[in-house]
Amino acid sequence: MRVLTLGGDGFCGWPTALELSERGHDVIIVDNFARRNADVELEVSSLTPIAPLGKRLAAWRELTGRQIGFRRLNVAEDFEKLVELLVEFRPHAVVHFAEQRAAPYSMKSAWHKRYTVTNNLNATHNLLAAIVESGVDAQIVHLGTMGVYGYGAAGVKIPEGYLQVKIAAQDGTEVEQEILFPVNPGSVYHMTKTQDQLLFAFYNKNDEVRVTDLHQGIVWGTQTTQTRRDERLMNRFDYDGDYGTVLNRFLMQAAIGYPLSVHGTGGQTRAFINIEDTVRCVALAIENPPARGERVRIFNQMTETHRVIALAEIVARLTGAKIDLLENPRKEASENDLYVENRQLLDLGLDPITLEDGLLREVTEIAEKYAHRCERDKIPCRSLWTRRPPEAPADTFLSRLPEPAAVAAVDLADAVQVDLGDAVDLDGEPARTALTTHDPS
Ligand code: USQ
Repeated sequence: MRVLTLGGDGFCGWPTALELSERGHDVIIVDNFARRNADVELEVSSLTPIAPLGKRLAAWRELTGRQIGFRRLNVAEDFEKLVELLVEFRPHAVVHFAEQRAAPYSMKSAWHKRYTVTNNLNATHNLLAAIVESGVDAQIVHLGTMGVYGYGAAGVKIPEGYLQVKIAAQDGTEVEQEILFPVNPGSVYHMTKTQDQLLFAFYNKNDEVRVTDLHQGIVWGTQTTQTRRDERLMNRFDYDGDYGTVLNRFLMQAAIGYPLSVHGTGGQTRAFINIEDTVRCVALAIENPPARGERVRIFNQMTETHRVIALAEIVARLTGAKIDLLENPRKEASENDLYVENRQLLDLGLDPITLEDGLLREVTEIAEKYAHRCERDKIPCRSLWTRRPPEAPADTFLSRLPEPAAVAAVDLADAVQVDLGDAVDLDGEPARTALTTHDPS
């Protein structure tokens, strides 16, 4: 099959592109390097040293004789180029990873909220409109999230996307309907994925676009069979407060002797999946496409659920790390149960890698090996979901000025706005500009 992989340079996209190429599919990666640019903005880099994309692709060709193509374009903006590419390549499938994927990043400031919404919704809508415009009957496989459901369903096992409901009709009878499971996003990022669902439902109904939406849990692990083959193919590993996900963060923290950063009591239960299973699930979805006219297919792409505190305890037991219970920077339930239906991918042949199987390997192969690359000051989660109440003054830019006398000496007429680009974030405020004093010399 010909497969276009949007966002194919990212954490899930890169190993997926390799898995698909290995399976004999003809792959083109589309990327605008938004993920690498976010690292520049946040002044952080992957714990693992990752090669530039050109080097990655050359290494893959050298090692396997297989060619993966690349087009640099912004799916959220370059609509015409996307249509041209679809017409030229005529893919059987488009894997859509081209979205801003970090919840804390999406909550950092108004700028980050707006960027996440603009980027994610336009990317998804452009892809759908481009498929219709091009006339190419490509199925879409989209990386959604378990977070569309929220994480507490009052003891109900969360079904794969749809819910049967009975509604009282006007004439007193009961009408049965199937609806999308009610959404309950916990961040602006998660909200964009709930909106994606509506875009898919509409284009599926109106234009019969074939879509599989993978509602994925939190990914842990780094390497896959393919990325392990050569240092130049290595996958990224994020540990920072914005892009690092919980279990990978704990592994890295343990490796450098940093207390495991549990938010609140750690009673939050979440769904998890290993990166190797992620790429297999995407391949299974591509190789088992929905029929034309079939409603959007939704798979819950997760293999196990755990409480955050239980994960911390496992990592502590394996490594001797200490656990730190921190004030939660997010607005989320302090405790929840989570039961999830995931039969469809298991029925297609997924044989899950469990935490028990793979965790120790991850500690030694990645976290310990690259611990020296970690910058400790990038570990804390500084993105706050809500503003602090007035009685608890925020740690703002002004509160960090050296001392009151120095503040008084600042003549605001002499203050100039300097563009800090994206590099500095002042406690969740837009990080674009900051006041500085004019130096008369
Ligand atoms: N948490 C900690 N300590 C940390 C980091 C996180 O206790 O150092 C807690 C959070 O408060 C939260 C839970 O761990 O309760 C999960 O946080 P996370 O950062 O690992 O995951 P999340 O923000 O939910 O997002 C990640 C991916 C996202 C994906 C989602 C799947 O970044 O792309 O969609 O997992 S899910 O969580 O199932 O919605």
